[in-house]
Amino acid sequence: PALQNLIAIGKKWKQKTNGGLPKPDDPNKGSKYILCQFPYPSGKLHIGHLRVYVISDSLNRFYKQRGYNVIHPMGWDAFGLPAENAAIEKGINPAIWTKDNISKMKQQMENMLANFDWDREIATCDPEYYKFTQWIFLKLFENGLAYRKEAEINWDPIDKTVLANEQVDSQGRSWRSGAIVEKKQLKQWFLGITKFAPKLKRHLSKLKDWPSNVKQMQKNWIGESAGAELKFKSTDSNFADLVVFTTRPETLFAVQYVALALDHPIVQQFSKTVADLKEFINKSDQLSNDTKEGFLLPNIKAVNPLTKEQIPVFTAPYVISSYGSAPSAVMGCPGHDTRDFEFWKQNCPGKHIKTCITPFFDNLSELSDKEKQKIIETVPFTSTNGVLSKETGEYSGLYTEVARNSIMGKLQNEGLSKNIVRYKIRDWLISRQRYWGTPIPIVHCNSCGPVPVPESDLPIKLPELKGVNTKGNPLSTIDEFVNVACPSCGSPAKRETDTMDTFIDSSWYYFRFLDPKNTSKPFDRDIVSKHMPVDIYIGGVEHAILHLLYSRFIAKFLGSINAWDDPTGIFEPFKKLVTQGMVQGKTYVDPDTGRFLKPDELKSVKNSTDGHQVIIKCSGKTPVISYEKMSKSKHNGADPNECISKHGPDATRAHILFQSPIADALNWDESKIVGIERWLQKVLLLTKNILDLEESMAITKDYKTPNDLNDAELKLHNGFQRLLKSITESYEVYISLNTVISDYMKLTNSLETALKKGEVRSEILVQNLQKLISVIYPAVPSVSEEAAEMISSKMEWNQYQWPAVERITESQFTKFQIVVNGRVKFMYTADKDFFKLGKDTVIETLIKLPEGRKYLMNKKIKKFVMKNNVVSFLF
Ligand code: ANZ
Ligand code: ZN
Repeated sequence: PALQNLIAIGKKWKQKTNGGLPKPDDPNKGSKYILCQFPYPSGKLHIGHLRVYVISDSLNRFYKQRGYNVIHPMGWDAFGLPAENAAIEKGINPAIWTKDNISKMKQQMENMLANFDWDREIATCDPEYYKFTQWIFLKLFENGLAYRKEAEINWDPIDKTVLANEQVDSQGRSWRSGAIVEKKQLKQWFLGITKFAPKLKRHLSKLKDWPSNVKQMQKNWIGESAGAELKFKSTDSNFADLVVFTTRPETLFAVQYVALALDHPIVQQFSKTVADLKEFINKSDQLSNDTKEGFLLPNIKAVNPLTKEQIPVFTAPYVISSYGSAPSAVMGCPGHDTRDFEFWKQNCPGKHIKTCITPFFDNLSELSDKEKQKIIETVPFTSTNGVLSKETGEYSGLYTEVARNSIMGKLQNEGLSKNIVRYKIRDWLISRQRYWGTPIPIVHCNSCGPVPVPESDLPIKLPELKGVNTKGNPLSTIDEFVNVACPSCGSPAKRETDTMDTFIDSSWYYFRFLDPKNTSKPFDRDIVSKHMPVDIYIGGVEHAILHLLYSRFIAKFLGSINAWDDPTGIFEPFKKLVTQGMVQGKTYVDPDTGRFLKPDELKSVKNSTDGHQVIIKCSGKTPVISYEKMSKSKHNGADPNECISKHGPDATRAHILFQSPIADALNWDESKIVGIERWLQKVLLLTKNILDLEESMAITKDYKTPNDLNDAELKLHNGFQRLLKSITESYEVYISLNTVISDYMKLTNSLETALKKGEVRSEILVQNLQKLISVIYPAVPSVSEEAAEMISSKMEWNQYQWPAVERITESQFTKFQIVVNGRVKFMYTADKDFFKLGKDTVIETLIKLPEGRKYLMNKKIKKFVMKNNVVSFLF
């Protein structure tokens, strides 16, 4: 038969997908909130998007088939720089540019048969949405969690805006533009995420269904450490005490210096009189925290609070400045800390290195002091697995932890130590000097200071951008926007012209999806409390810190002001997190020049082993092939829209799922899609052939698997049940969708084999065919619909109902041994209850068999026994 056209089938069933799926038939099943990270409307669905949406749509359809009321929304993270840049470059209104892109992308989502709840659609640039982003800001402000402060900040010279710390990578580059950020002193708006740091850290352990690598990254970013603030008195009474933070007070015996951050007030004081110091600070500002430069402060010593020893004081860029809370200082312990060790080697070369902790159970204790010193000069002993050494007097021989507590207790009594927990995370800088974002609802008044805009005046709408302005903050040039009356005293005042970081827009969108049309509140408390948290959240691992951390913060904040309720009390927004790996493109490199090759520089040729091989057109050489992150410069991008139009939506979807486990990178190789296409064709053909078997065959809606299955039927039935169980668990428990596709193929093959052998009754073939067609629906909906249409034309059944996994059926039949005078003569297969028929019937049945006639006929039975599947005759 002619191949079915998978593209046409996809188009045919697209309509149905957009119209939504049949309502679940079980109102008691409850709801499932399945969410994928919403995209920035760039206008083009890329392959990474496609992967997320295929995963989330398959889960969406699966849970619908299971009878759940599934919430599966889609919207647009629509504020951001590309729209603004398009406006600057082409003079297009960013709102129109964005709308245009949204409709294009929606089209592409429909082409891939993604079934979203379009009645919940939102766009964060819509005033009806950002009105409530502003409302959330006002609530934060009211609660002292939004404030303006002058601080040293990260400035992105390409995007011409400041950035939050989370948006600068470990190499000091902007997450968006890739530019090396500069440090600047500016007055900016911050959100008090650090107030939530203890909870953000503690609740990570409750997120049982999150990947552990994501939790670890958040944990590191939050950076909780329990330690002590120790007071080092200064020998110069003109200066305040030096307060250091340490997690290792027991190392005090080996402390050799104190180092202050460059912005420490004492350093600032010194820099007024010490000329070299000023120079050092200016120079060091450009250096990273990894450098181990130092500057010795003259005429000042610090007094060790425990040993009372006087030690030198340095300032050094490796001491991370505190962004304004307590001034930063460390006690330097070269013998037990790697950073301090490197600092000491560089700034005091050749000088003795002290130690006060001896490792357990090693031969160090048998070494002479000289030998020990030799070892310590090459590598510091940083572990806490040890005891205090003999130079530490009363502490000598104590375990580090014991010594630590005892030292802290002693110093605490003297007012020189305080237990504290510190966090590395800093408050979230949210001001952006850009146009296309949510305006911050604040008015600056000369007499009242920053005044919040009254709730009733929301939204503060973005004014139209007049003309092209590339310099400075666009909003500050629009006088009608800037000049307003102070909401508090009425005198002339100026509106805040910074807009908010777009990560605020996306930190609460999952709430809005649950109540998207609410005009009086961001969302209704009861509705949201009923459906939150999101059951399954799917997205890229690149947001492990940024978006996920911000969302957890805002969800907890909204919980703290009673905007929603969570009976578990943790107010976490995402119950299960699925992070999908990157999609990588096949990359060809010229072995001679190392240049990335374009597709038109390559050609495919037949090779000796009957396969195909790619060579470089001009040289005939074989290129070096690897898989790498898709990018323009590597010519390795794949266009998902093209794939869908060439192979149809179902083949594309199944191909994406089949290629690799969700969390792994996916190496995009379109040539492998033929295997999937073959399988889909087989499904359709098999459906046709089974239905052709017996025109009159009709099985009723509540057809039950019969009890009297023969061996072939049993094999088919049991094989199906095993695979159905595996598929159900793969969706429900493991979210392992590549194995789902291979299980589909196994189901299809076993049905095909059963059909060919001809030993299975046709109603049993049909029954299993129905199961196959139902369970492939989540991944390949249009082929499933097409096959279902064929089946439904002959009989009534519910294709959207997920088949229940039946128990593996045992055989009704047993093999019996027929033994004559002690020897096995033949085997007989009969109903398990054969013996229950009684002695006479059993003998009569056996004698009638061909073998019975041969071995049993016309003999005088001396003894007869039937027991344990053995029938024994003695003649
Ligand atoms: C003395 C000491 C001795 C330290 C020793 C460690 C080992 P974690 O655990 O990562 O939180 N420190 C404190 N404030 C700092 C700052 N502003 N910039 C750079 N380093 C700073 O790190 C805590 C340790 O980091 C503290 O404990 C301090 O060094 C250093 F054998 O104090 B420690
Ligand atoms: Zn005022």
